[in-house]
Amino acid sequence: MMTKHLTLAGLLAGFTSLPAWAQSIDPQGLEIIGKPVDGLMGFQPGVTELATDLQWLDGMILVIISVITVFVTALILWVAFRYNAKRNPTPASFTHHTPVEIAWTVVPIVILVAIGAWSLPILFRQQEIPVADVTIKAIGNQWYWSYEYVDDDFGFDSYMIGAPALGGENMKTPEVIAQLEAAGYSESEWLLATDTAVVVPVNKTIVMQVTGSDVIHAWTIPAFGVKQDAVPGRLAQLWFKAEKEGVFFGQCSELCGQAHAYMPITVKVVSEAEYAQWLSRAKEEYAGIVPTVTVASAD
Ligand SMILES: [Cu+2]
Repeated sequence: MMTKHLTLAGLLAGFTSLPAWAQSIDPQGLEIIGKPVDGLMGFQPGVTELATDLQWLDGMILVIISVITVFVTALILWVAFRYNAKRNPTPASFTHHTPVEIAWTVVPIVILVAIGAWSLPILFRQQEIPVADVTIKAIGNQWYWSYEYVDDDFGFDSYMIGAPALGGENMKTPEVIAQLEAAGYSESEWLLATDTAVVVPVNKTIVMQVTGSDVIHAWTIPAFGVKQDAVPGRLAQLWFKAEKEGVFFGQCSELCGQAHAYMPITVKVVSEAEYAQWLSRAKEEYAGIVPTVTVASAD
């Protein structure tokens, strides 16, 4: 029932071009921060503690593995040079060397324990879900995302601008470019921008409940340092606290069928005042669209 309503809302949105109100938080006024950039390498700018932590961890481990790789390569080169048959015609015949064996057992243990000591707290910080300021449910569908603002009893669908459900053909046609521009995006946000976006307040703890309605999808925003599989029948959680206002993009990250590449994720992080404004309009616009929440009342 809910899915039907949500899908209908999405289709209606398609027929009536783009829902103008949904773009009331003008992305032109919001900096687009979280997206891939041509020619750049590495992570997108991290705007949550989780993202900066895991990017730091990645850099730290990169240093360790670089040192080990250089050391092992140098060792191999040295042995090949110094102990080849020409330079060392009578090889040593011993087979055991206790101090060396202790060293190559203990040193890797120390390295692994050190890596674990740094990485496990970061992993736990992601997995220990704090008390939410805003709880949102993200549902992966073939091939779009649905969102329910569970504290406020409304929800909506989120389609890629130019997706077939919106009358597009997954092609960057002039019509699609016009739709992108009407929604405040530019041509380069094609494949990333959605008709409706997840809107969240800055510096607040957002808990995202992630699930799937048909097959496994995955919800992610790289700049937040979060990624979670959306498994049908299971409700997983992730959390983030974005420290910067802006527009952030992610994409479904679990191969989920034919149009997997065309179900992006757009999150707008806005000021608390703008969020309150958006929330009251959204409640009005989407009132009654999520019957699952009201069904739960048991008296
Ligand atoms: Cu997918």
